[in-house]
Amino acid sequence: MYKLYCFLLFVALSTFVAAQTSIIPKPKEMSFSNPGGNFTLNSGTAVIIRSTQYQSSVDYLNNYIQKNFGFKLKQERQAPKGKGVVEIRIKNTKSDIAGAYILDINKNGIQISGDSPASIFYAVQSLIQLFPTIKDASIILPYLHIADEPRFAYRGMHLDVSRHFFSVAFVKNYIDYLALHKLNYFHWHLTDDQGWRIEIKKYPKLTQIGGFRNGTITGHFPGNGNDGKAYGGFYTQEEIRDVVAYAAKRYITVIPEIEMPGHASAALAAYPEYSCFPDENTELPKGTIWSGSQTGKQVQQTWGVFNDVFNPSEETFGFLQDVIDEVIQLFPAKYIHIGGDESPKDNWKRSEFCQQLIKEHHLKDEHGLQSYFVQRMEKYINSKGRKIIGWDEILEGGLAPNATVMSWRGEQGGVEAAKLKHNVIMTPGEYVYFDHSQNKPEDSLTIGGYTNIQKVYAYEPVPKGLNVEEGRFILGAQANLWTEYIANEDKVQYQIFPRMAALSEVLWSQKSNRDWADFEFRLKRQFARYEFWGLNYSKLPFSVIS
Ligand code: TNX
Repeated sequence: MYKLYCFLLFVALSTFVAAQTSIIPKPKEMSFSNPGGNFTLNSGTAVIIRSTQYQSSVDYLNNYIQKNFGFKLKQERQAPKGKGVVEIRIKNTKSDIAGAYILDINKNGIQISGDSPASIFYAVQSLIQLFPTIKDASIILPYLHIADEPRFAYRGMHLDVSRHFFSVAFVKNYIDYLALHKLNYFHWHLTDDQGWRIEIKKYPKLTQIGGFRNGTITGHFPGNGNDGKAYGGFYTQEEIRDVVAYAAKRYITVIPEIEMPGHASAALAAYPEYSCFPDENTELPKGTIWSGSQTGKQVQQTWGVFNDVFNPSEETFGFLQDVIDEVIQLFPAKYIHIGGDESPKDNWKRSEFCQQLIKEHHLKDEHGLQSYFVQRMEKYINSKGRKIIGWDEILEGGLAPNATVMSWRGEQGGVEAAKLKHNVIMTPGEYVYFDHSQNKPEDSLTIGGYTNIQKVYAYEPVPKGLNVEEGRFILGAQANLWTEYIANEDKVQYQIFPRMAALSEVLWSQKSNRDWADFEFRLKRQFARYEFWGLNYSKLPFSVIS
């Protein structure tokens, strides 16, 4: 009887500990040398740091504890005698990719060490996943040892704020979601046909005119802005600086995207002189009509790909370089994303000037002209000490010498670029487009197809067609959130959770640690966290499986 009791207690305890230690993304190694032993974190616990470098991680931890459990750790420089402490220090570890950390919980308290301040932040993220998901509950932590490190250097999420606009407060929340999943790049899609969202002081009309769409067309999708009311918004430079600083405290780099030469309708509505045909009205998608009389160029109100793109003139390059100058001042990232996707060549074909340019520069065709366009911008951006990223269309007509390619139309673009010894960020639509539906039947209007969480989880960023050396050019991957059909914050959360949990494991965890059944078990705990954090998420995966 006693044996049975002990056995049941052991099973109950291990299940409890297994659930409590269900960390996502899964750490490289985790062990329990003293099962049953635990350490209680409370207001008497001091946190010891010997460098201000980790202050933002300590602040993050303290804010989390304060918000959810109502107390704060006292910060000290020396360990007080006889009491458990949280001790944080930098230790050299041998990992190729920055972010490795060690987290120990034992009778002395919690010891965190890592190879960089970012490592400490990741250790804090793992630690808070061990906390209860009940407000004001005691924080009782099992003794354990975690040795962890990321698999990929680039772990990204993208957000399109052009098709629908999201407030600074929400963008910060979004950055927090990345932080909770140990992601480290936020790709901010700031310009597109339906709205220019970044203040550029030299060209105020970009946001005054390009930042808003007016509701005057009928007969198409019910996107915001075609209900007769203006729709839009933009971020001031001050707000952008604030967001970038907020992200930096979470070890997240913000990469801005300024679209060119296509997806430029909003910019051209503000400054038609940079179009090949400044006097032509904005073209409307098939099946739409203006309810009033159309004059000039308009910010697009519906979704799609439009022919009115930037004219590759000296004036346009001057304008875009001015824009880039201001962008560089706001974003310290080494990368500036210059788009390059879905730029129809129709207007360049019709334009005498473009045809002349093709001859003058001995270009093969309009694709050659796009390559010329991108290479000129790259040269300029490189001269400022930054690098460009472009969507995989920048491969067409010849890749710019130092460009990093984002492979979105499948993996082929990435494979091709890696073989050419260019860095690659994988973002293939069929695996990591979170604007796709994750349920069948779809629970709301989505675009692009069906990409459930199992598919995301099964994604392998290094394609089979590459050898080891070529594989090193794959910096990592990113999920994209295009917002044509995502008009509010609730739906953003719904579309990204829990697929973001699967993405984090694809990008952070060791390949040998990837196991769907194990992930599914841990995901239940992640759902409890999502509930605790007040996030909207799709609950379907379990019903899909069972
Ligand atoms: C293609 S992905 C686009 C976006 C759309 C998206 C919809 C890419 C580089 N371009 O402009 O929003 O499809 O899924």
